[in-house]
Amino acid sequence: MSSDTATPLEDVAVRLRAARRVVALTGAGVSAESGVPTFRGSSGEGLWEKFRPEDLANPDAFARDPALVWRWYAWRRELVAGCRPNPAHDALAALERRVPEFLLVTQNVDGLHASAGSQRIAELHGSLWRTRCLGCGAIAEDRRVPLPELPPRCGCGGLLRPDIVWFGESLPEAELVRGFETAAVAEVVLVIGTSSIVYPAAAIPQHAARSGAFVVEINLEPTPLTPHAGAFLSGPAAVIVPQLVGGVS
Ligand code: BJW
Ligand code: ZN
Repeated sequence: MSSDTATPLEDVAVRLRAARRVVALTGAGVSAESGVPTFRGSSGEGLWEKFRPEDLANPDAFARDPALVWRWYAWRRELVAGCRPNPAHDALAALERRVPEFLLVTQNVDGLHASAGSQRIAELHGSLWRTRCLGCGAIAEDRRVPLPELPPRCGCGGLLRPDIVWFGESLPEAELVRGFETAAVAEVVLVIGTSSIVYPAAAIPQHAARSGAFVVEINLEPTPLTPHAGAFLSGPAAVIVPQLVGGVS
């Protein structure tokens, strides 16, 4: 399959064209070129005011100061509402249409994969566009930007929280199991724009590699996954993913 002159990208494109079972695991880097800030990075791009995501994305922070945590989410909702899918999102939606068994597993809460037309999506960390009531438990889609009050309240009077998985909280069981099981039987697993440090999502490609999947990492820089990956493609997702999916002749 490989030749001495083929680039790693061409090799991977050939494998991808032949594959019938493909999983893509995405992280914040896939949305970076849409203008959505990533969480971690050397130049402080994950910071909002003086807070790190870890300071705000946990149940204790919300219990202490729900209005502060909601101000962060209100800022992000406003920002993401102005963002559009980029060529990486589009290429993954096109890949889904072509591959018989495809699953997009995402850690992103921005909803841009669905906006690009992806349908088979497992959202591991929830959605910016859903709320959950701490009073009656109702989960509802909520796309209001701006929100009328911070913190927002449910019709029952209860406090609403973002329907997002914070540190120390469990991921949705069905989505997580689907992610692990589908990746383990995939021929190719694409891991795009994630720092691969947040668990249990980071364990999905490691488990898949041990089960025989060919793991392809696409990132601007190496991560803890890189030594376990079959190929590492360095560069922006919005450039590399369309090249890969379009195939390289
Ligand atoms: C580009 C690019 C371009 C940029 N093109 N690439 C096992 C071991 C160790 C710890 C744990 C463990 N199990 C559980 C834990 C604890 C914890 C954890 O993992 N901590 C680690 C940080 C150490 N995990 C949890 O608490 C999880 N819950 C859980 O496991 O429950 C059971 C349990 C509880 C307690 C103890 C044990 C078990 C829940 C995790 C929830 C994560 N939630 C967040 C925040 C949501 C808030 C919100 O969005 O509002 O989800 S954290 C944040 O990180 C967000 C992301 O989805 C997630 C992953 O980040 P991602 O997507 O990788 O982004 P970045 O910014 O980190 O990286 C971007 C990458 O893109 C970089 O590599 C760039 O180079 C690259 N890039 N531009 C290509 N253009
Ligand atoms: Zn309620």
